[in-house]
Amino acid sequence: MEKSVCRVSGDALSSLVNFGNMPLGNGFLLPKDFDREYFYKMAVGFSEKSKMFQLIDQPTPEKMFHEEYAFYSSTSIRMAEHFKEFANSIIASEYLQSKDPFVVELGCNDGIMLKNFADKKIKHLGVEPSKNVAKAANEKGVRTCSEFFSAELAHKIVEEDGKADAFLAANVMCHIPNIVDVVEGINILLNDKGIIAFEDPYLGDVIEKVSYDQIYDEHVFLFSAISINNLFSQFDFELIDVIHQPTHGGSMRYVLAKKGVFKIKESVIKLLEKENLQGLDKIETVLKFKENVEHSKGELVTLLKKLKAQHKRIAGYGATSKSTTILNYCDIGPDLIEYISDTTPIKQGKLTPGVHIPVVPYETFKENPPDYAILFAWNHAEEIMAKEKDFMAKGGKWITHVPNVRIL
Ligand code: DWN
Repeated sequence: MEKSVCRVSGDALSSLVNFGNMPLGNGFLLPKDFDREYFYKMAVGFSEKSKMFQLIDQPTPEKMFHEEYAFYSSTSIRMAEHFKEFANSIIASEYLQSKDPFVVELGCNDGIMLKNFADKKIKHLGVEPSKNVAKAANEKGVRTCSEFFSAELAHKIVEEDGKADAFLAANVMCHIPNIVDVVEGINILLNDKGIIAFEDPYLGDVIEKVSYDQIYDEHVFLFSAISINNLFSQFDFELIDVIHQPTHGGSMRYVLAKKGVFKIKESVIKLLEKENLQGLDKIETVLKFKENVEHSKGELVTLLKKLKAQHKRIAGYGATSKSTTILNYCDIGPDLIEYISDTTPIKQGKLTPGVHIPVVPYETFKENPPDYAILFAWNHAEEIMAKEKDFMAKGGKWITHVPNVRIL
């Protein structure tokens, strides 16, 4: 068994769920780069001290987030609406009362959320290490610097812009291995009444829905309210509110402030009770999850092989980072899946990481639809179903693996 160390508490970490050799979740590539393709052993551990569910090994941030980063947040209309709601809820909240507030967002991607602050002329700064998406944000009028956030950068921001009133992040905190340094940076950046509001895929949902595809290189952690309270209490912060979100297959928005500054909402007490009942603080829960993941794999492979034996054509819908975990863990390649359609130009014409299934433009799906489409972007199911009525009307069927493998 591999041994590693918890990134929050420093105690020993054993690998509990093993996914085998895994390429980068967003490592879409051309045949000329096959011999240079990067793989690592993907496995999950759980610290009984920090209660943090985390990857044992993670590729370096520079390998994952660079000038060719393949994910642009604004590919989903629903997500744009979601981030507008997130921004407006902060602007209207009891927490952002300063006359001239200053808001910093970590990992602002192409500016999908900060744009809402920029449009209202609210002082803001996006910190986004991937240069291509940071450029897209700047072009939208979102003030963005392309750097990794750290205590050092926090000092620099305070020197240039003063202390911040709010620190925001969405689908970012769970990507950061040196999370303790980042919380230290937040502690430097915020004023005494400053708040932290961030959201990430929620461990409770992943366990319940067996959505193991939320585990990939970029997601070094899957958080719970229990683990977040433990982590931030090191810097005297506490959870003051939690709001469950339907995004990304079930996410949690965590709101924190310095201890005693704001009242702790009932939502926090209720969620902590629920998590205790669900066992999100127990290693046994992770071991049960492992069994469920193995079962899900068996079901999916059996279904695809059965359909293939019936000469059905199967394609994928959405070349998500999540699909990299499913395809490589289940060893599903071009022999089973003809192509994966995706609306993101940078992914099109390339092959999926590891198993090398062609990624094609969305138009291919429209013009040459399969009999069955695996919903790799299952977290956007509502948006996709609404626009793919034609596919279904012509007899096309969807396959999903959450919460269990089935044809929809
Ligand atoms: O945390 C992360 C989340 C927010 O986004 C990142 N680490 C990486 C990324 O993960 P993902 O790739 O699993 O995210 P999505 O949002 O599930 O990706 C959707 C993909 O599907 C995109 O490549 C766009 C594509 N898509 C499509 O082809 N047609 C999406 C929709 C809604 C569509 O209709």
